[in-house]
Amino acid sequence: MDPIADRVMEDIKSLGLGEYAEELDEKGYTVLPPDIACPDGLKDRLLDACLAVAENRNGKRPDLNADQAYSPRHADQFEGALGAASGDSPIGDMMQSLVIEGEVFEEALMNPVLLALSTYLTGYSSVLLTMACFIKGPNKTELPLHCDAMGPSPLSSISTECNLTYALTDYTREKGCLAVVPGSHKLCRQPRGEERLVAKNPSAIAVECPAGSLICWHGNTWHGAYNRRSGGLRVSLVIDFVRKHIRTAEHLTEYVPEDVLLRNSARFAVITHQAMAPTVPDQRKSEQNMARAKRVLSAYNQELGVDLQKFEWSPYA
Ligand SMILES: O=C(O)CCC(=O)C(=O)O
Ligand SMILES: [Fe+2]
Repeated sequence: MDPIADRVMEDIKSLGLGEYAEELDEKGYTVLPPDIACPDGLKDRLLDACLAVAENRNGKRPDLNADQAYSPRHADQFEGALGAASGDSPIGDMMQSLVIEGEVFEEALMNPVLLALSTYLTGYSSVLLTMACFIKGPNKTELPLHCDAMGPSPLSSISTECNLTYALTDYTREKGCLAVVPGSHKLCRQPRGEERLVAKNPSAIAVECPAGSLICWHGNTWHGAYNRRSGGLRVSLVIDFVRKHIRTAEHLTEYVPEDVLLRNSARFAVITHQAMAPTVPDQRKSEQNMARAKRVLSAYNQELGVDLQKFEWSPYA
């Protein structure tokens, strides 16, 4: 008997997500359509916010209809990466730490359907690995297949990481959409050699879906991206959760403003690293961090009505 599993199944059922959870079990990925994933015009508001952050960070608002490679100042680090010719990039620009860039990003993170699926995969105590916007223009190089779960093989069959990606522009093969290998999460290992090549792996398929869809996958699922043959830009917002013992790509503990924490739930505080208290050489700071972590965890337990620490054995805790 696992009361935490019952709890997440209630969340899944009450939101009408049963079939999507089944697909996650079977294929290792699922796609929520825009009407479920992006109510109240969330897609347009997120896309606009991502373009505004790009303008703010790079000095120029990206032109969604531009026909050349997208390569602002911060994207040049990825040029030539992963086998690309110089001047070409399989990644485009990647802008991270977006959760403190405005309320719409908080809304995207705390979207109940997104949280239900992330909880199904990585549990109620999982935290944000990163919230990142990818902006990609036409390119020649595919992003090779890989899984996001980290560590040596065999990987845990229980997901230690999960990826929830809002497609903010249409995803088609021509437009450089995500590629996945259905069922590959069951292999519990990274692809090797030619298995990694999207174009050469006969099991890889294109995840085609309209803008506003939310694509969700298990940390072990092999995925990559097709190169973008058509013009214009592809914009996506990637939200990655990891289990709380895994090192995150972003460090948010001291960086989430108080007013942002005040307007959000205890779960938001947990997700954004407020319950993490790594010991630091400054003893006073360590004590402050520990006190904050205790406070946040206790508020979260109260909010959930469950003492999560009593159920650490559950894959859903
Ligand atoms: O560019 C893509 O579609 C894939 C990005 C990716 O590998 C990820 O979000 O983990
Ligand atoms: Fe990935």
